[in-house]
Amino acid sequence: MAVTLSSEQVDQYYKEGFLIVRGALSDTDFAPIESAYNDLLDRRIREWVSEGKLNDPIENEGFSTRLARAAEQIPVEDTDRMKALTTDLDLMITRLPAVFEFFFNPNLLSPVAGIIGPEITLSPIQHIRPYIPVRGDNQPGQVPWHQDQGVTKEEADVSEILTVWIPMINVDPHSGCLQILPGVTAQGLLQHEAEGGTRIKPNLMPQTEPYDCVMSRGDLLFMSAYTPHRGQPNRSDYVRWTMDLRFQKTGTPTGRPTHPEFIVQSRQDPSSVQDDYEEWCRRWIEGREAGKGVRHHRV
Ligand SMILES: O=C(O)CCC(=O)C(=O)O
Ligand SMILES: [Fe+2]
Repeated sequence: MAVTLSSEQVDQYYKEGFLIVRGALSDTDFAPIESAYNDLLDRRIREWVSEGKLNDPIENEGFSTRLARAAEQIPVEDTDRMKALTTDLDLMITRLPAVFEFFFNPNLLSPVAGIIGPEITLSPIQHIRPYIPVRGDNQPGQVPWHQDQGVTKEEADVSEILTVWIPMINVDPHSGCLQILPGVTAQGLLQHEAEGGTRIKPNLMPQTEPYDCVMSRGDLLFMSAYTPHRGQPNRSDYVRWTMDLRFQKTGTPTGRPTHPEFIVQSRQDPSSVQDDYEEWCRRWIEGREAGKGVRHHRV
């Protein structure tokens, strides 16, 4: 049964700028994505072994560990190879049918409708990010303190954008759970800087105690676009696989004009739903081409 939000949950979301929706998804919801990524990793790892870039195909490892065991075979100082292991794994590059289908999953959209209403567009700011276990000080791909409104263009300032952060494994401070600042959305958009990968200017960071979003697989983190948050290093021995999506009322600007948005639900015009997988692929290929050299963030 899909979760619907209570009025207390909606109130908490607006008051604190975040809400953890417990147990919205089950293993069944993740299984097709996991299986598709397993196949893709299997192909890639075998290729790397045949090219001599890895020694061992570590066939007995599953979704949460195989990429971690692969990374361990690469010397820490070989940053190019380490980067190559994960760079092409984001969802707009892998374009897996299972991921596209997930966007329409009622177990996801039912709680989203509790904030956005029934006319729902999926923003093109959508990612799957594997944080491989950190070695040394540098967590590749680690995201610094920012507000998601800061990674859109100004035209999105009329929109209410809901970020849904979805851990595909259990997360806690040890495995790099998301850290947020609760209750500061009324301050609006803080000034960001490009250094360090679009972050809030350190001297403007609100002096609020950060909250560690400890979550189980199946929970959803709902965040306002004005809630400061960051990723933390993954000090566990498994891969911190997460997906993050953004939803907004259909017709409002996403602030990513060159990348494709999709109507994923409509009560007033069900035929407007854009559930054509081939179109998603085609518009991402075109959008990535059109977006080359374009600065997608406002700073
Ligand atoms: O997963 C992370 O560490 C960062 C994610 C993020 O910034 C987001 O989902 O908006
Ligand atoms: Fe973010």
